[in-house]
Amino acid sequence: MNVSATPSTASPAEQINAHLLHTVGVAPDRASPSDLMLATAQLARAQLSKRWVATQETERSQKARRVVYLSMEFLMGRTLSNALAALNLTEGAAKGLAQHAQNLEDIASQEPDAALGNGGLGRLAACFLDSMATLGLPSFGYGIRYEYGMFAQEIQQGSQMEHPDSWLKDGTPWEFPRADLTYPVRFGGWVAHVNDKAVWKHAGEVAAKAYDMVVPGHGTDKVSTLRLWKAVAPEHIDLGAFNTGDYARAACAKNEYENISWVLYPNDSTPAGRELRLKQEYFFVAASMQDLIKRHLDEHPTLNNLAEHVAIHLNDTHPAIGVAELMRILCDEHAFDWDRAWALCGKTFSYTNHTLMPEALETWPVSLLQHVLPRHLEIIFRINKEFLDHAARFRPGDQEFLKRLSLIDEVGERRVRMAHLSVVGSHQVNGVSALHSELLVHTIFSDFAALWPERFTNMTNGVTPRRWLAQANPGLSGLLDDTLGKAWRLDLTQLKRLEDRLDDAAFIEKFMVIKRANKVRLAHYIATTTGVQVSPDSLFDVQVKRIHEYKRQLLNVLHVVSRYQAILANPNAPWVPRTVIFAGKAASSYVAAKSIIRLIHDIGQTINNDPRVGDKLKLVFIPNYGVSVAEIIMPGADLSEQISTAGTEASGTGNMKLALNGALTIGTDDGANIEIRQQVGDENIFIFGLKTPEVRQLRVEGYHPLHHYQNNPALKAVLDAIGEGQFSPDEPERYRALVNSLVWGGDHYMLLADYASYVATQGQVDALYSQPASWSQRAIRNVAGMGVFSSDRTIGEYARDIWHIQPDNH
Ligand code: 26Q
Repeated sequence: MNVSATPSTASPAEQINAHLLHTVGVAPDRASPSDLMLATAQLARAQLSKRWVATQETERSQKARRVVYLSMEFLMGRTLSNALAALNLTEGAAKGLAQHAQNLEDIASQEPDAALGNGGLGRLAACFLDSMATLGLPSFGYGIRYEYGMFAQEIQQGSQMEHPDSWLKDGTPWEFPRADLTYPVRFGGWVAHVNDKAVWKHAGEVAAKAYDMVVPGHGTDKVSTLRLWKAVAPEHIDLGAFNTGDYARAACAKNEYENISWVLYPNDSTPAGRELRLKQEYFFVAASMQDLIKRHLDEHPTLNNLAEHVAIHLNDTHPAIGVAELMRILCDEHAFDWDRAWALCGKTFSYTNHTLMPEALETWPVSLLQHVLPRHLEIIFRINKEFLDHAARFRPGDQEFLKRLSLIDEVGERRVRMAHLSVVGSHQVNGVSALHSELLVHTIFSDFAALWPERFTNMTNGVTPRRWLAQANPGLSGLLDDTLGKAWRLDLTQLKRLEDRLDDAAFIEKFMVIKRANKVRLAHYIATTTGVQVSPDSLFDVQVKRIHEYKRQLLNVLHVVSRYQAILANPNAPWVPRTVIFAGKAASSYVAAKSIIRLIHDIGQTINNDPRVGDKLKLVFIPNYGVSVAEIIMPGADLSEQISTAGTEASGTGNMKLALNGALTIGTDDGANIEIRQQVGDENIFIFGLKTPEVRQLRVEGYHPLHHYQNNPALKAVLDAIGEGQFSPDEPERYRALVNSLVWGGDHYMLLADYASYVATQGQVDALYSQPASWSQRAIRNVAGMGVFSSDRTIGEYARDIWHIQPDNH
């Protein structure tokens, strides 16, 4: 038995000093901020691993039914503050750090973000892990230990530049390498069929090595696991075994294998159909399946009862190859007959869809699958055959129906539709907001819904109140604690009780003071990162999310330019001062999105330096948006921009984080905005623009953006100014293509159709903001209505209705 170097009776301050000495290897009085971060992390790590071991022991001994959450992305952000809060060590650690003349916030900011995701889908997975641990659900997240996560964004002369994110360069205190947990993952080759048995003669093999990250629950001793896989060359590529002549070639071969887990694909909603991406998907799925099967067989004699003990969830189609992999394992390795294996599969898998946009639906060429995963392709063909036989009995003779349902798209290069594989292989399929789930069964999955109406369901997204309120907004959290007690952290519906305070002038005043302090902090951050001074007394108008045409950052820009022109035309009108804040990354190959970033900078340059404007209007772009930057922005926002074309944003989760921190939403009737409106009431949200059926109808009837351009002089003036180069005088044609794509190019996302309604609604925003107490009362009404958007509620629903797993302590 090891004797701990830091007995748990020692105070956090003593433990930090002990870790500085024993683990970090520095004299406590010479410790740098990053040494202190590491030592504080070690303090938390030591206590978490105790809880972790205990959690695993309980789950093993109870042979608990588990959920396995498969996701290509986990956008975790930083761990230290969250871990300390879960352990009730925040105060102790802060005191310990004070002895080194440091505060916890500065020390915590030394930790790099774990940015193993692109955006909404990856952050949702991180919020879900937090809720699963907090609800005490036996749960395991599986993903990839990317060496490089989401790229770091730098702005040079107004343009986005991407830098590799080497978050592991100094190591991370939060991972536990599991040297003993390594599985082979095979690729390529061909399939032999001997006596009715398939044997996959693979061509290559890579090892998947497990690295565990702790996921602490709050208000419980439960700790869950996020297990990430790293690709390692198999033993036979042993560099030492090569003589000098072959060494370089051997090193190259090693890279061939290890590149699988090197880098996150930095695409959001626009899949890149590359072989490496397919290998990544199969790599982590194959390793995770072997691991969960091994754990099952450690506890049970056979796989017959697998479905009773594991629920496997597919976070979008990225891990969908898992359906074929489980079939392969059962049939080829465990001698199941097809029907029995298929029945088991169907009871085990469930799938969440995160997008409706046809271009974002993942498909893989049959030829590529043949090359990389030949046995899986055979299995997919067999699944398809059996499925289409079944469907044909449902609508005899309807060949078109079968073509639409097929797992194979036969038009052009034959491709496997991963969403179809996911639907066919799962017992439940859900969308991520009420509208999105409704659209799923009426659009992309309507034929499946005709076959299996009971398979489709909704699970509206949520966010963890621990990170997005307790940690990000200590000011507001303190006020909530004083007003409601502390229970809201674990039961966010407590916020409803704020409605009793809507007419309490003293409470409103406190709320306003906190918002102002958060804005001062954000203004400092803006000054440091962009050099622009903004006034905390102006309305902070915030749009933060990936840059994408459907999210319509450009519509926001059109409003900014309209306002600028109106201010110049009428400088003495009683303008409500506004600071428009953008942040977000563009996929590196997405030309239009990058052009929007540059346009924001060009316009910002002009407006921010125009002495006629002053504080009436400022436009800033905060670089390198990510989880930690969001934690600074959310609490300081007054207005939340959620302005996607109706029917395009599956849910949104930033909309929830902003409202939870007391921002009012200006948004379209889209995604979860609709449910936010239901919770806060029509008077407390600004909804504008075409609704989903109107968008659809307009597309059918024929949409003519030119008509709006010609008939709305303000809109014409804005588009002309941008298109003629008023904001890019050194290169007047810079934005011609962008503007033409709206006026002449069809304006696919209907910005021009929604412009007038948007600008008018921004006028209502001004009017309300000029009555600060009224504004704040409505902001409080928003906070009060956010209870249902806790990811605890969402996970509770998944557990009850999809996974059939009991949370233990709720
Ligand atoms: C696929 C293949 C190859 C490369 C990249 C991809 C890929 C990667 C990420 C495709 C899509 C994504 C991400 C999608 C996403 O984040 N969707 C968002 O999910 C949120 C959580 O449900 C919703 O709130 C958002 O509305 C939705 O846009």
